[in-house]
Amino acid sequence: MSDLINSAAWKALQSHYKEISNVHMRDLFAADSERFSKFSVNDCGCLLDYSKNRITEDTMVKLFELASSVDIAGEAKRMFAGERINATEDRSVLHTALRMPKGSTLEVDGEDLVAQVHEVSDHAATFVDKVRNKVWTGYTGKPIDTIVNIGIGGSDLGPLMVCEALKPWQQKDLTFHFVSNVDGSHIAQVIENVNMQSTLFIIASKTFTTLETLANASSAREAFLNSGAATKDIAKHFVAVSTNSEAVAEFGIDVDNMFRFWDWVGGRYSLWSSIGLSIRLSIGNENFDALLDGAHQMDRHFVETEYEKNMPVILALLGVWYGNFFNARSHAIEPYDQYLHRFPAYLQQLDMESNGKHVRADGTAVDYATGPVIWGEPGTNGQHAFFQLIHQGTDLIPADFIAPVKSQNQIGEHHNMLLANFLAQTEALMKGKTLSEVESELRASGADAKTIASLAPHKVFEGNRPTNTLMFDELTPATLGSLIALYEHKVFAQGKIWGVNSFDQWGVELGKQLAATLLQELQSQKVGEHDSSTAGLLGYCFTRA
Ligand code: G6Q
Repeated sequence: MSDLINSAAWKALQSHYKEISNVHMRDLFAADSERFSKFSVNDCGCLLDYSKNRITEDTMVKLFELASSVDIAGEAKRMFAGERINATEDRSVLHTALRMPKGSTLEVDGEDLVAQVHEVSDHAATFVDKVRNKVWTGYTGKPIDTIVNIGIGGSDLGPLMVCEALKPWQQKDLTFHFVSNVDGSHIAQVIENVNMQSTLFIIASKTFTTLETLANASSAREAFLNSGAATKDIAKHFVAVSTNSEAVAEFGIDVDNMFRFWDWVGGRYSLWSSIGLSIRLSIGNENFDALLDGAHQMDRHFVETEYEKNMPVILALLGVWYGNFFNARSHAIEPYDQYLHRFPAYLQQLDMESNGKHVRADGTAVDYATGPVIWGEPGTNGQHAFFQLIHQGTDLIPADFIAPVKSQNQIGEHHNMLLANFLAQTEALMKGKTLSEVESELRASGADAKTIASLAPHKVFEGNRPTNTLMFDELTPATLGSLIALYEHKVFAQGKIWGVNSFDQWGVELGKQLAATLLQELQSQKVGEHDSSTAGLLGYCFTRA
């Protein structure tokens, strides 16, 4: 049995779970009018209300003991100081250094990383100003009006999500496209619709070896040259964001037009680095700095605040409470803000790639559940689709509800309607509706006894379904920065509780290896050594091609 399962803190939670598993939140609220003030935190421009959870003060004490027992605070300090906590890749994990203000210092192995960060971000900022101010022009002298970011995974999801979230801040005369999928249809749709003379391609790849990105970049370069441009014109239309200058040069991009970063920035934690070049181009340098500052405020909150008021730690502990004690296997993310429509997809990678692990950092197998399935869609759309299952399905699905108090688009009563739904959902999930409430409602509507008996069971809501509510005044660059960093640190804290390395991703390698062999077989039309399913499917491709 693992140390975690054997720990006093874990055992205390196990026995506490038995006491609380049948307690209804409706009763907890009825018994304590101070629940909201007891179980909410307000910092970094965000309000976290976690009172609609299946917890008492005693539960939280026990959860905070768990946090202390695995020393989340100490582990966070080690990460922030640049210790090589990503042991399987022998790397530090320092996305937090990317948000440290100019003038501060962080010395790691004798080098001041903050100075390096700001040197690179000044390089990016100068380039961004030139493009946005129409000083940087294409090879025929036309200003750039279209930006195409080519990248995948961490080099796509973060920049795309942030550009979408901050659309109101986007420079109006620039159009943005994000190409990630190796499916040729993705790049084809973009190539068809852009004017090459005024398009800038950003090839975003930390390693500059990623199959999908290199294939899309090559096709973009080919289309550019086929449009009448010469090889020397590539320098005005292709820039790279990478740690691999040799591969960038080999691809044909001038290394003066390469924005570098470092191996201590993990892919899914890289939007704050040069990988965020498309974000800078969209919202401008000042707003990008505000995004960084929002994240930095959350970094400080995470390392400086006691567990009892620490938002990432609280979210992490509640996730463990449901995942490991209530056996909840998924966690929904419900942003009630259309601009955050890619936020659940972004968090899927952040959380599932970080904590979807079956061994601990020391290589031993876990004997408890680790990261849950993360999913979600913006409200209110989700209400008309899958919320049925969250309200009345057989699984317990904890959910985070996220909304701004003010909309970026005050049109009529839209935002009040949005907020009314937002608030109604968490209230309904918490309270539910009892059989007797349903029966009296039906009676009041004039239903007869037979109808009441047959309909009532379908209309009962158990309730007692947990939610966290996150609110902020407005979705601004700063609040978005804080929100993203909040989830980054939540994922870190959970990883520490489970003892996994949240910063590697070996689980994506096997498929890549097999794909390399299968690509050769598809090209040569020869079936190699495979199971009968894979061989049969290859054969099907050959006969239908
Ligand atoms: C993220 C992963 C992964 C990575 C992509 C793209 O943490 O490492 O999603 O970002 O595979 O990698 P490149 O940026 O090297 O092309």
